[in-house]
Amino acid sequence: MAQAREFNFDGLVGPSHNYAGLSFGNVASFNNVKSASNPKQAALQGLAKMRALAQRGFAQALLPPQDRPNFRLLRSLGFTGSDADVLARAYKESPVILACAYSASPMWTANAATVSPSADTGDGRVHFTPANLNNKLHRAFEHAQSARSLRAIFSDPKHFAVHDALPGTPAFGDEGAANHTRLCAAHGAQAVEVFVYGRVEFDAAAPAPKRFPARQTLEASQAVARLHGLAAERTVYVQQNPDVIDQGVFHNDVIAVGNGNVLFYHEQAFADEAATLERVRAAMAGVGAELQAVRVDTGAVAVADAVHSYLFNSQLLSKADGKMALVIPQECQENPAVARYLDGLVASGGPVDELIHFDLRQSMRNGGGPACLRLRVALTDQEAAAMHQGVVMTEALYHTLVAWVEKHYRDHLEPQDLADPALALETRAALEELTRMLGLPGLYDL
Ligand code: SUG
Repeated sequence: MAQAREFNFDGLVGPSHNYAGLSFGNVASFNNVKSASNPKQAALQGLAKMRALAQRGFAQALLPPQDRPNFRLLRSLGFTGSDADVLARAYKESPVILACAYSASPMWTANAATVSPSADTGDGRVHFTPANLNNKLHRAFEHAQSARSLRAIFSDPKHFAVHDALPGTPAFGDEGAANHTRLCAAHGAQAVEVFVYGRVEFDAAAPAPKRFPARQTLEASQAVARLHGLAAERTVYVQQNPDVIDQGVFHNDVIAVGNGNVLFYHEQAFADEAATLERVRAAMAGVGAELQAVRVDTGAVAVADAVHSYLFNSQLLSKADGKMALVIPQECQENPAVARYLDGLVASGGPVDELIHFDLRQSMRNGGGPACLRLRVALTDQEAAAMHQGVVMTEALYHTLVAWVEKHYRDHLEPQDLADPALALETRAALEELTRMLGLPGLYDL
């Protein structure tokens, strides 16, 4: 078995971070619509998390922000003239479309792609499929830059394959790694890849939520598994419980997280809990791994508390001593039921013996916790050496990026500021400088 380390690629928050209430079914996004944001603080909070985890010895890297606003989108929808004209017309005629073009959402890189490490794939390369995110206009155009960024970082075809996103149609709704996890004995070992879907396009009888949309389809998950060359016996498809989608669990990573052989999940997460565990256990036996299920009962933590605290949107990280740390947002400690549960979890003698908490309030207000902010990529040493090194988090890069944020980012943004042509110019200048700092000159199609 090859040794591998799991890199977490956190999304670097962009200069126009804002709250536009664009995500129907995401409770936080809806509740904070049109409140003022603080892009500078948002970026610094994200960087502080990356730095702290890198300092602890976890492999940490970043994915750059996307260019905003997306003038190509605005022009394709009939807003014409100079850039300033386009912004003014869009703001006047359809501020919501302008907000979509300015969406903050690429920062949640758990939705950037689905990743299968080389141990799992048919051709022994690391495979990436950028998520089409086609359920929401403001996210449906992210995949073009996601593919471009991933191809710039993972450019060596000997080790990496970056596919195009699936067709952008409801049958193939794909939200990436937020609905996917690997369960295995060690990061470098063959794993069982678990895909969680919310609905089935071609089976009208399959259960589906009634209130909020199911963003991921079974058909999309199966297509990603095919593209990555995953073995059928090591791939498990699980239906998410439609009732929890209707309670605000818009991605599976809001109610479950896996790492190594541990699955940390809420009892209501899956449509059929017993069958899910049985299938996962059987598949894991085939790769010589034993499932350790950490189940959270409704009596201990209600679904509403899980959604508000983002208990499950945590990062479960393997430590050198074999134990795991749970990286949580500070909202978990402010929720009495969740805080009580976590005290018990750490004291239980189970796999998790440490809590690491962060203030990620700026991200949380849009429904993005620690796990949303990162894309996991398990890499062998050889693969890690073959990727672009400029995005790996170091003390030096941290300080460079903090100075860059301090120089370019505003600390207050209101919805009407999106119409300000100066914001677009500031963003452009910031991103041009960033490409030089990261050593990725062709990163954007500017
Ligand atoms: O897709 N929020 C994102 C949050 C994504 C969280 N990611 C994971 N769970 N992995 C979403 O709903 C809100 C943008 C706004 O309203 O301005 C937003 O897109």
